[in-house]
Amino acid sequence: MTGRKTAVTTPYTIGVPPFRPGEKADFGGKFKEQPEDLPRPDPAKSTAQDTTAHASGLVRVLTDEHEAKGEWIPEISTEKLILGLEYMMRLRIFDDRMLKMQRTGKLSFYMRSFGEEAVAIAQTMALEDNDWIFPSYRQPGAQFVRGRDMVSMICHCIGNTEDNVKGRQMPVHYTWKEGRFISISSPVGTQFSQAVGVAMASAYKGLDEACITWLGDGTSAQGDYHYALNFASTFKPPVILNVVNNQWAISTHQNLATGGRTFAERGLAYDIPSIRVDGNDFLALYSVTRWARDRASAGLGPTHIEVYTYRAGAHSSSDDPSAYRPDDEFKYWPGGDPVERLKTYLIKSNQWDEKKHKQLEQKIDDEVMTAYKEACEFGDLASGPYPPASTIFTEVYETVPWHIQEQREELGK
Ligand SMILES: Cc1ncc(C[n+]2csc(CCOP(=O)(O)OP(=O)(O)O)c2C)c(N)n1
Ligand SMILES: [Mg+2]
Repeated sequence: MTGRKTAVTTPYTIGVPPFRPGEKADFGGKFKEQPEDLPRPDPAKSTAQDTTAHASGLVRVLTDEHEAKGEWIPEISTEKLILGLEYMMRLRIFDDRMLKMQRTGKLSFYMRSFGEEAVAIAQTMALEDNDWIFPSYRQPGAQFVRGRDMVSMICHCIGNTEDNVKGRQMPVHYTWKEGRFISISSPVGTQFSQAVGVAMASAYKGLDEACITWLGDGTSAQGDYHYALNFASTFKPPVILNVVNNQWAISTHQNLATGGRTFAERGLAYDIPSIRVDGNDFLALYSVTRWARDRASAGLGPTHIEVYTYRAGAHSSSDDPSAYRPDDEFKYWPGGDPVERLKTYLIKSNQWDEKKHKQLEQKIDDEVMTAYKEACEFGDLASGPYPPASTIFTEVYETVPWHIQEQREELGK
């Protein structure tokens, strides 16, 4: 995809988007990589060298015919797969409702996970409950897996009296201590080194706890990404470092961020086992993440994963992708739709059916609507009530610095 045109006239080839508005997107139909291409190395012994082919290839489990094939088929029960499907459906329906709220002035801002629902959900399901989650704004779905109540999530997005972070964060920048879901950072990428640090602390304490973290293709240009990989490479803590390559960083295409090699291959230079996985294939994602978790338990330390997916929606409620890519580009993505793919696999293998699917969809729709109405009872964006202004000064510093104290007195709170 690189080199078709250059952004600037230089002796070098600089990556630009493959398709622009008005052009027909054509990714060549299907992925050329197939589920049986890559072996599954023993997680208790694997080294970076064992993953050379995995870093440039693509781990898949689901075939184009929606069957599961190859060494990466995970050990996962039907019940767990159906639960995964339910979480993905809930996230999509929840996101749509929240975006409607934003469009009708009931939220100031919103970001969907549309097209990437499998990422946080399959990967969190592959972990242990005591593992720590260091997300970006594109992984709120992990909270469903950990059991967070939707009312509480909506109250946060509104910033009303039940917002657990009392209006201190932008909508979608969730924090949820009970679920070990660490506060989302607006300056992108900071979570990577934090995850490595906490994983180092767990290792020093001798706890079998791992950390998982994600950042985007664009964010991998931040120094934080390299600091984290450097420390992970040196101290070998139990951490799973994911680069979610969803093709876009707002309007900047990933071609401009890679320099030609895959994102996964960068991990090999740090001597960290690195795998590129189809991010819309629930089974492959679950399997690769479980493999990484097993490495962590075996004391082998970090794993670096490139999650290869597509951001089907706008970057955020403030973005209009029709200005920089064909409107229907996502329909041609070879990875398809993660929800449809898991659903079709389950139906084809007689674990699920259309009738159950419709009933589940209706049930979730009703749950989201009920949660939305309940959340609004604690205050709406236009008229409140909101958390009291005095909360600006509480719960941040154990000992309040003099200048904050002065500001508080000035405000009379
Ligand atoms: C340090 C920093 N620089 C710039 C921004 C503005 N910004 C927010 S999201 C974003 C794009 C990130 O793209 P990517 O990492 O690919 O993640 P995606 O949105 O695709 O999930 C940018 C530039 C920011 N929040 N923080
Ligand atoms: Mg991106």
